[in-house]
Amino acid sequence: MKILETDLVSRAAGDPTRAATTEIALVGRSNVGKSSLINALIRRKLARTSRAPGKTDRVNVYRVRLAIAANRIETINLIDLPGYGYARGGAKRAEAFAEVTGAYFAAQAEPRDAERPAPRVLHLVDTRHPELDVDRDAHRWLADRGLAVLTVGTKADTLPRAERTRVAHLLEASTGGAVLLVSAKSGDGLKELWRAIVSDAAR
Ligand SMILES: Nc1nc2c(ncn2[C@@H]2O[C@H](COP(=O)(O)OP(=O)(O)O)[C@@H](O)[C@H]2O)c(=O)[nH]1
Ligand SMILES: [Mg+2]
Repeated sequence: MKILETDLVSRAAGDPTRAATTEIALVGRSNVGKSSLINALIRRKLARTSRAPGKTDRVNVYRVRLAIAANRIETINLIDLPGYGYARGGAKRAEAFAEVTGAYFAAQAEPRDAERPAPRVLHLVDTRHPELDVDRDAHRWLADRGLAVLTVGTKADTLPRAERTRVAHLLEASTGGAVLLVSAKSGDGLKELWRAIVSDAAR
């Protein structure tokens, strides 16, 4: 697999785009490492790793053109949704999360056609804090909408090996779903994450 091209576009959260492109929505607490993970995946510094809250009614779309095999080129959209659970500016940011994220998934749930794959979700959870109520709530919110969620434990480089295994099992138990641990810093797990994203695109 080779990344041919990446670019960043902005889209109104509620825009029910008709493109026949696989969308991978990234959801997670503020500071969970979402921007860092996007940059590590696309191997470019396109996502800003700052704490400044973005525009409230739009989502950033990272369009990635991939050569999956010699004769197979695909575009995948990585959707950067607002972070939740920010300590400061609480209520306002919680509202932005619910509004933008709600608008995004509502628009994506519009009448589907065969050309338009259902969005997939990467739910990012900080491996150093795997048992936060806000993350459980977010997982339930996503699961209640029938979305296919892959839980991605971030910053795995901060944990010793044995601890990583323990955290992975913890997350598997609490989500009842698939879990992958990654590090944007060391690159651990990125190949496996790309594999998961691309195999989804192939459905
Ligand atoms: N050790 C470590 N720190 C990370 C990693 N990814 C992000 N961080 C740090 O976590 C903080 C928040 O990262 P950022 O990507 O901006 O998070 P976002 O708010 O979810 O977009 C920054 O200080 C990053 O340097 C990682 O894989 N390992
Ligand atoms: Mg960010």
